[in-house]
Amino acid sequence: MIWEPHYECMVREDMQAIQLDRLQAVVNYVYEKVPYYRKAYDEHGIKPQEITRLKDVSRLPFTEKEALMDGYPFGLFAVPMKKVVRLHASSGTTGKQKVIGYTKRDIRTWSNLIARIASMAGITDEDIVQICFGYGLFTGGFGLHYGIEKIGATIIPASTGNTERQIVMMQDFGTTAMVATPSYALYMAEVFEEMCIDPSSLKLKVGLFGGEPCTDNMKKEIERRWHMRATDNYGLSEVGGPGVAGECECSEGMMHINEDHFYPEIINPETGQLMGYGEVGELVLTTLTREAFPIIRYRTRDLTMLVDEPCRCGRTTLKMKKVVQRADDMLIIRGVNIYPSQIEGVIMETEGIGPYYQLVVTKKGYMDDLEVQVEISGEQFSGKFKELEELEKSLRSKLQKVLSISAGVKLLEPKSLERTMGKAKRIVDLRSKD
Ligand code: DLL
Repeated sequence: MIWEPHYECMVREDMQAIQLDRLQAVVNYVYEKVPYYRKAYDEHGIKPQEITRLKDVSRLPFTEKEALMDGYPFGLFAVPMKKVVRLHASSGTTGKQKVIGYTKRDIRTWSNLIARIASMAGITDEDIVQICFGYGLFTGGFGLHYGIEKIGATIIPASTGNTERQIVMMQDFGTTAMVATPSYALYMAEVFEEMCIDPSSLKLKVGLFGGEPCTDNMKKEIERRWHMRATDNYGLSEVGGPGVAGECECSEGMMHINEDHFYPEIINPETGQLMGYGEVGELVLTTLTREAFPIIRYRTRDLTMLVDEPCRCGRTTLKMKKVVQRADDMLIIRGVNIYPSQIEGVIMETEGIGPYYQLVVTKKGYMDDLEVQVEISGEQFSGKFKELEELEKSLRSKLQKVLSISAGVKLLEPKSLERTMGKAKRIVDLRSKD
């Protein structure tokens, strides 16, 4: 079902007219209400009334995450606190939290956007949906909750934790859809295998996964273990949380962007130059309708590309390719750029290991050293010393081919890496500490 066909199936010219209208309004709004933007635009010598075409957006300066941290906690809010009915926050890896506010209208808009993406994934009022995202400052739990409730599905607000009980609830309550990070879904699969539960005895038909990258191989692994369809959805706290884009039933690895609420651009992450459709670069988002916390040209650091092609589902909105890399996840090892997703690709294609791994980077003298630590999968491996040795050797040579540098390999016993109920932490960079 298409939740808001009027917007989701609009002809391009009409969509662009709405976007321009909203863009002009929001630029005026931030200039008037948020001193940070007034100062930035004055310094750049640009006035809101000079935005007369959509492409003029590129004349505005970018907003970086530092602006949110410098303004901590409420410096970038555009309304007085009396109008703010909810706060969420994202901790990130360094520094202060990024705090986001919502007015009553923002909460209503957000629920609608989630209703759109959940409908895209196939959720209806017949479903029983178990939400296994953390409920709290993280936008995932409450975000998905109110949107799915709007559809009229039955929600089980399970949150994270107590994994065995999660599985019992799935059995007893007849859960038909689950919402989680891909890492937690994999961990849960491991637990129900330990509990000797046959996944096909559950009523699950679809999973809505988001909050972290889910590569094609990981998606296949989830689908294989759970016997259900896995869909992706994308968002980030700074623009309000989940609800930016979601995968429909026919858009394999692509997600429809809610373009009437978020204006997307792709830039070269190094030069900041605009890039075209079909080119991979950094996603930059402008919120077109947020009231409490509008944000203009926010550099997400997520790498993706925009695709403008008709979709069999009937939606006409632009699509973005699934995000598997962040610009700031790139490791530079002995001068070579390496993305964790390249390594994950090799691991997932090698039989007998994964999906759990960790990348440990150290400095030996002046040399960077990368060690790929990966679990042997309990299911398939006999654990004979000779076989392990061969596996290690073949993995090292595959990594050398893909990365063009040599990386160490350490095979770990099954279940030795820490499991997560939220987002997985794959990189341990110890270089500054050496
Ligand atoms: O993770 C919002 C969210 C919650 C989206 C639940 C979808 C579902 P943050 O905690 O601020 O917000 O983290 C945002 O997570 O910049 C991406 O790097 C990553 N991310 C989020 N969704 C995806 C996805 C939420 N589907 C950061 N694929 C973003 C890949 C994702 N990465």
